Amino acid sequence: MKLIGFPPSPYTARVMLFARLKGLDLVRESPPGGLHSPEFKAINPIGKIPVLQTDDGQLLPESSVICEYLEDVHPAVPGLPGSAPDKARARLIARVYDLYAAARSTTLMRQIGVADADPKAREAALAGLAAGLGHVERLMADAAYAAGARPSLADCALLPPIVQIKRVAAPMFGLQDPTLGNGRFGKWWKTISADAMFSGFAQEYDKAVQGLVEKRLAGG
Ligand SMILES: N[C@@H](CCC(=O)N[C@@H](CS)C(=O)NCC(=O)O)C(=O)O
Repeated sequence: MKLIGFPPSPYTARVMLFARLKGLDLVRESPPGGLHSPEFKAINPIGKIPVLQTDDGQLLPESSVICEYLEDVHPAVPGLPGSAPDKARARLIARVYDLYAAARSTTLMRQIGVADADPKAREAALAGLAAGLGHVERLMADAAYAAGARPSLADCALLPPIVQIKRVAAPMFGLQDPTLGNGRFGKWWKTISADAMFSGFAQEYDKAVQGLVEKRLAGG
């Protein structure tokens, strides 16, 4: 089993973190031939990373579906909460971030180092991202982790974009850092920072994002 993806991709990071949470040894490889190559198009005609290649050769795209697959195949260490309402909360947090915030963050990432970037697109992305994060925050449990007392898919879905926001959207584009203050994101970030596995992953992922930012600032 291996995951095809790139380290700065928040969706690749979601799956890598989820696997780590479950104690799975998941190997990551870059897309063969590059993201836009015919070789990778043959693997995923949608052209997006990550893709999980299972031991029996199945190719699975879509980060949340990959996580659910890992959960089904490796149930020993659960990556979803136990009760149906909490499971739904974990899945909703990931889904609502994906549907209502992720694309806004991508717009901002694409503006890094672009001298003539569209200011209206930037303002719309900032407003949309703030609204999307608000929708997510209202879904978060009043508990240590995003969907309850134990870490889950919800934390794995939120950590990469929040690290990315703390490195890019907040310092470079003026978005209010959602982890500052005493809201749910603020409390959650304290939990994440005190959790060795999550904070270790956050540091690794932040380095990958930093590398991408430097590349874009250098015109790459
Ligand atoms: N819904 C997908 C989104 C995947 C996605 O957007 N991946 C980005 C990298 S973070 C990508 O492959 N972009 C390449 C492109 O759009 O050309 C998931 O959850 O896996």
